[in-house]
Amino acid sequence: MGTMSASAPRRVLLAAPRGYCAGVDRAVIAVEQALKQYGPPIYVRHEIVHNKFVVQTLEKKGAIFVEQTEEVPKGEIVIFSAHGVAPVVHEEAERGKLATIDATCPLVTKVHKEAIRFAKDDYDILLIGHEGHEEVVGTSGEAPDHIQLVDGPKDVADVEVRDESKVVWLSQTTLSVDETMETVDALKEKFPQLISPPSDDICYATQNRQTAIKQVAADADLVLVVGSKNSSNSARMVEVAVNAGATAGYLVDNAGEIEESWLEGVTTVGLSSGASVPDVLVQEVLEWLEERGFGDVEIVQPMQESIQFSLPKELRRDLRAEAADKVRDSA
Ligand code: 0JX
Ligand code: SF4
Repeated sequence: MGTMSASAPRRVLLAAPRGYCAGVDRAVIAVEQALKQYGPPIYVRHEIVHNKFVVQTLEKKGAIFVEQTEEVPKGEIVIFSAHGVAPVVHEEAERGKLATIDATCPLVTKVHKEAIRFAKDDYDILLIGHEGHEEVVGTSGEAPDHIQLVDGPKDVADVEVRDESKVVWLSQTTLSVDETMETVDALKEKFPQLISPPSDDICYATQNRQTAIKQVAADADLVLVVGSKNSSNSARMVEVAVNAGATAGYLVDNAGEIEESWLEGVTTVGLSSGASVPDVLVQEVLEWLEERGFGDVEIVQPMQESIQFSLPKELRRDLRAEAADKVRDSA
């Protein structure tokens, strides 16, 4: 046995697609572009994306991250994060005479629009998502009187609606596809007339990253997903991997967080990263693994991705002048 395990081939199955999605790429470039066009400071409401490294890198370039709109000084520029904001946040920015750049992912905006439309038709909207997550706070804020949150199958028993013939479910964009289907099945059992969103709310990037890591996980003893702890889509990838047969799975911000003991008895490591993660962090994990005998890297790529979004429209305007005008008008 000793000689066998010593000579057992060690390999890495590297999942693709992984890392940056189109919405993250757009949001991060928006902050960089604003810093270049207007100069620091540029305020960002909430982490632009849920990744420590991205936030720290932008801070060094002059971005200032705040949680409340009121923390931004009058007349300054504020960027809204990829996760989206409730309409009240736009009102807060207006009151504070701020110039805004909205980096909400277009696929999150799509869900906001669905919520507005169904609320207008007086539906009860069951929003599947994680309590307190920035995105569901934003989406719920579009129609607080019509939306109730369903945080997984465990919540279904308590759901009550006004009219069972007018109920629709919507969801956060970054959930586990499988768990969401469980929740939907349970909701349908309770409300047979429940209707589904006009198109998938769980976005293409979330779905593709889960499909790829599932394929990897089936053959992996250990799955590592690079991502920050507060990143919903990254955390779901670990869950999906473990459910798909990986013996163990961990979410790490970077190579420094990997523990040597996780490699004991492991011959195949599966590796991927969340939608908010720069690939340099994955490359560092690959180097860390190579130093420990895992230099053989095989790419597992069930599909290609090519989607791209254009930058927020506000970046094509003169925001400093606009903000100055607002402050002057209010004086
Ligand atoms: O926590 P999330 O997965 O929603 O956000 P993160 O990690 O910033 O991912 C990119 C932004 C996703 C918005 O849908
Ligand atoms: Fe947009 Fe999906 Fe990326 Fe979120 S994970 S920013 S919804 S593409």
